[in-house]
Amino acid sequence: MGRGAFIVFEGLDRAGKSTQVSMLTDALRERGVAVQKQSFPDRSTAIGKLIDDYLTKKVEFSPEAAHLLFSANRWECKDRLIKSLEEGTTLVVDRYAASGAAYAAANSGQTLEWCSQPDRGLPAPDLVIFLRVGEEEQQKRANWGEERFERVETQRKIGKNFDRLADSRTWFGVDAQRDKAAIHAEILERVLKAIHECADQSPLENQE
Ligand code: FDM
Ligand code: MG
Repeated sequence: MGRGAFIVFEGLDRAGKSTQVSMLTDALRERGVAVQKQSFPDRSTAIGKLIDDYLTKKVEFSPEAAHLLFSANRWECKDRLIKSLEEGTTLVVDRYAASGAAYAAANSGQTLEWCSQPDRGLPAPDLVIFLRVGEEEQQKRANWGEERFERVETQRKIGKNFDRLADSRTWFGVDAQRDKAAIHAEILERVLKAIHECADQSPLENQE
């Protein structure tokens, strides 16, 4: 049996990533696909707890230090992620390195290049599903504005950074302002294709 596919969801806050990650994971499981869900930041680890305190504004870090914690949180999960993929399990991941670079560049003023550096060498996603949502819609959604970075100006900068990071080979943009079921159906079709391609051949690549 071939390896699992590494599927990542990206997008601004309140784009509906968590909902779509759950819907996709359930649908794959129903089809008999071995699948695991993962979120970054993974707030359950020791580093993740620091990140949670930072996001809920209980502690302050310089933007660069915060970014290195987010990246460290991915590095501490690296071996487990690779093992799962090699065992044939597909991973559905809510945010990954692109969020790291896009948010850090907006927050710190460092270049995207600088902000991408700490994640170089981590496994790279086979497919990045990018959920697009407009400003007005974003602000209408539940709990908007509570956590750090949930401000219009910041989100605008982050959105531009995502556009610069998107590569046509692995990114799949989705209009996330439609009905949940329609969004899900479009994503599921694309993901099933990616799972087939990964099982057949392509070796896991590293983050550049
Ligand atoms: N975030 C997330 C970052 O700033 N860097 C990262 O590397 C990652 C993975 O953390 F504002 C930000 C993005 C968001 C916040 O993520 C928490 P969720 O998915 O909105 O809970
Ligand atoms: Mg959020």
